[in-house]
Amino acid sequence: MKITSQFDSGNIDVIDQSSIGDVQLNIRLDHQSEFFQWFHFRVQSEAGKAHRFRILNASKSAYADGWQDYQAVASYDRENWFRVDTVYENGELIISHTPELNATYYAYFTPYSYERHQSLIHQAQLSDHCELHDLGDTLDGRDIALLVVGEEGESKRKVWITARQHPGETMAEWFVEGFLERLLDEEDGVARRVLEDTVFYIVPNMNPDGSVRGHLRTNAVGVNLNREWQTPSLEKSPEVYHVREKMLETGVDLYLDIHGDEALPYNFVAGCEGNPSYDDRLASLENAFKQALLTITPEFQDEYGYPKDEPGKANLTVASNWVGEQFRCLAYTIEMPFKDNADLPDAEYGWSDLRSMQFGRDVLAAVNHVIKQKM
Ligand code: GEM
Ligand code: ZN
Repeated sequence: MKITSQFDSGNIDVIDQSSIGDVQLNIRLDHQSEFFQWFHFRVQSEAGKAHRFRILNASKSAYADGWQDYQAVASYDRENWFRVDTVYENGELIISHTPELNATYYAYFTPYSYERHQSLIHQAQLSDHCELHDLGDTLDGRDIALLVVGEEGESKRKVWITARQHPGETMAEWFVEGFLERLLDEEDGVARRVLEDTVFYIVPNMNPDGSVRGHLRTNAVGVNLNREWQTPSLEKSPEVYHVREKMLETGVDLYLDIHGDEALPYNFVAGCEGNPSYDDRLASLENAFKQALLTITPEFQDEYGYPKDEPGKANLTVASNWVGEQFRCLAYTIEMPFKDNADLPDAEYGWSDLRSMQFGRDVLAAVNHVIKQKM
């Protein structure tokens, strides 16, 4: 048996692979960080034999309570990813699988490769409605890609979307793929209507370095980008620095920051109720967005989510809080589950790349609904 992870977003350390019934592994920490939880590795072995993989350091991961009821994903063809038997016991995450073929990939969630990211942005620019821009360099020397969709203009509403500040939350870029696919679909009435008076600024991957490195939560120097929005720097957080500068240039009327959550088996939003400038206008815009999304899809709910911030107590280093405060605009963090949507469970796939894409399409319809309101 051979276990490898030397590939795009690969992450595993082999401790002992002498027995296929008791393979001992550890997840590697994000570089220069204490965070870890994302894993992605390849097993070349014998089909038809029962394998048992024990991730020994699972209890020390960033969100260990997220392992409860979690099922790992696996794939033979790197396209179709399905859930495999997984239990969290005695502090270890144990994956039990009898592969049908000799070579299998296992991961925390369906990976979104840097190659797919490059194809996403380059195919998008083929559209007459889309321009591909480069905002600057990451610390490993990758581009910070921005897609501008729609004709820019002073009177236009400006909608900003960022995704994957936390690179292991790959559902965020699957969401953007679905959002963008609909937005560029010239047969889609919602897309055609919203583009009449709105321009979209979309960053499909805020953290390409962390993505390729197989990180859960940080960039190349171990920085959590979603705590950098008040005082970003070129030395520590150029990804945030460059995107924030562009936002200050364009202005923002609506902002969505797309994430994944390790523990809560739901899709939900986190708003700006703790911001100093939060008022009835913003509360009413938040409600209009949520009501629209509740009507559009049963995949969204507003009962379960993060505890609300106390008035004036928001952490303004967090993207959606800083943007909401800076531009006095509707600004949401959108969270999808690593596990499943408990309201609409799917035993074979759980929450998935395809459901993330569909949720992105549905959120575009909610944006169209609320962007017309007095922002
Ligand atoms: C969160 S997202 C920020 C939470 N925002 C509010 N308003 N509570 C984080 O960055 O810790 C979770 C995530 O990473 O997805
Ligand atoms: Zn996140």
